[in-house]
Amino acid sequence: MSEHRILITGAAGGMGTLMRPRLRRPDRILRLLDVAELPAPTPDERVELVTGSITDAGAMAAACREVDAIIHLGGVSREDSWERVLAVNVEGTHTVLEAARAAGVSRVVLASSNHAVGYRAVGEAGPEGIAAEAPSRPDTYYGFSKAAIEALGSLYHSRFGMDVICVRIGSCFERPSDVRGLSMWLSPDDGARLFEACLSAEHPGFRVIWGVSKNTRAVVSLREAEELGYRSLDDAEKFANEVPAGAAPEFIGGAFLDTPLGTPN
Ligand code: 15L
Repeated sequence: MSEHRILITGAAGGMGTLMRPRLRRPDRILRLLDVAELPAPTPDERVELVTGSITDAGAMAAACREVDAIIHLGGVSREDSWERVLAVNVEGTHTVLEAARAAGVSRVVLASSNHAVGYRAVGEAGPEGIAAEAPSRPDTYYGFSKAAIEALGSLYHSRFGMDVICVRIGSCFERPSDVRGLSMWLSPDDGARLFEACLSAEHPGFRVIWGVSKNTRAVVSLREAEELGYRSLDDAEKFANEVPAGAAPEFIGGAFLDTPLGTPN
């Protein structure tokens, strides 16, 4: 059985924490990187814990050694100052891609976000939903940074032949918390299924895909993710009676559109 090492950046964050137990495999070592402290390994886990920042080129070079693929989740995960969004998300992703290239890591999965297209109207969705490669329409500096890293991933694919898959993640939490979540939810189990598809697809090249579950109220297309091998088994609709009543938002980005630009929230 050949062994693979996957580097996960931002492993102590919300999504990283949800993915850690779900991406466990007997033939896999998870190298978990974060600036924040990571929970100690359980006896049955094959993990390597690395304290380091995605903005530190030396730390990233070391973290990429003997790695087969990277799932890059690190960065600020909501609106923040222009300087911080640029430094952590844009420059940090550049540092990750550059370290991956230098170390010969041929596949990088980038956590993009629905906020890269947050100003797209829900109503513009055709029968298939809003396409995964719909041009960016960011709703915040944060959303801009996600659109920027998609473009950076495209550049690294074109220049260096790396496989780069950008996942426009909807809302990945244990359960949806509001009406918007009924359409944008990515169940944690589906999140793991999606990353597995990203890791195992043969020669994906550069792709942008949506990261949501097969929700009854979906407004985005799953076709591109399914072409990569993703099969969702979850639907937020089972929580429909548990979320507070309310109107579905007019735009993909929901409340992010009301966030003052550059204000940490
Ligand atoms: C995101 O991009 C954020 O990282 C996450 O915290 C949620 O706010 C999510 O989008 C969402 O839109 O629900």
